[in-house]
Amino acid sequence: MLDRRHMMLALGAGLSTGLFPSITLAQAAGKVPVDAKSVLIVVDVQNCFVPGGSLAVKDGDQIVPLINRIAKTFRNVVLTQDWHTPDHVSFASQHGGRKPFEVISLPYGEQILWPDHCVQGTEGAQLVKGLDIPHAQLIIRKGFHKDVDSYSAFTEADGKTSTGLGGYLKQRGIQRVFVAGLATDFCVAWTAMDARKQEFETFVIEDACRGIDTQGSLAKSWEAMKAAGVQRIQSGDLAPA
Ligand code: VGL
Ligand code: ZN
Repeated sequence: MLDRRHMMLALGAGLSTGLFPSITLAQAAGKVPVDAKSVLIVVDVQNCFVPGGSLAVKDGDQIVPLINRIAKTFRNVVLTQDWHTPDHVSFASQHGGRKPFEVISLPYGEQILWPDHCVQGTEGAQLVKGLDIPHAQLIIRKGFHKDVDSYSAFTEADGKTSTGLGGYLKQRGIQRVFVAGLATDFCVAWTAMDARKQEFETFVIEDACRGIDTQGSLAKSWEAMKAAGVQRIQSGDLAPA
């Protein structure tokens, strides 16, 4: 929707002739406006997911300076932390004879088994040191129920247990969700798709994410995100309002 401020900008730029009655200046330039109703969700930028960590995502550390820069243009930022019990059901170590990246069937569906990672209170679960977003307003922890995984920051893998994030964002008047972080094909993708389910306008900032890519998961996740109406953008597409 065209708000008053954008209307004035558009008028000022001479876009008011009726040719472009309903686009903002940023959109006219192919940009995505970041406004007061936008939130940046920075997913799982934790020691376990960067090189040297137990579930390291290739080049996962390289997105940190970019995320720091992008975050400065958002007045609303939420961080997430994967936060598992030591005996979490998603750990291969809990299933005798199983190896990481094998798939098993659990009551809530298929579960990829992972190396032990992001155990509550450990160094590996800490946010990466270089992450510098002092104005972040909320850190949401997920995956803390021993028997249920949670890639999504909104809803656990049982498809029904809420983390509360959707209600929090709605009560704060947020309408647009931008997602960055680790990993593109798991926690970023599931968070973005759940944001769509809750009717947020949703963007994944591709160059501010890195993927795990096991068994074709990266390509599959982009397909699923597209089908869900998630918009795939680059950091250069963002325009602070
Ligand atoms: C993640 C696998 C297991 C993620 C978390 O942050 O994408 N992936 N736990
Ligand atoms: Zn996890």
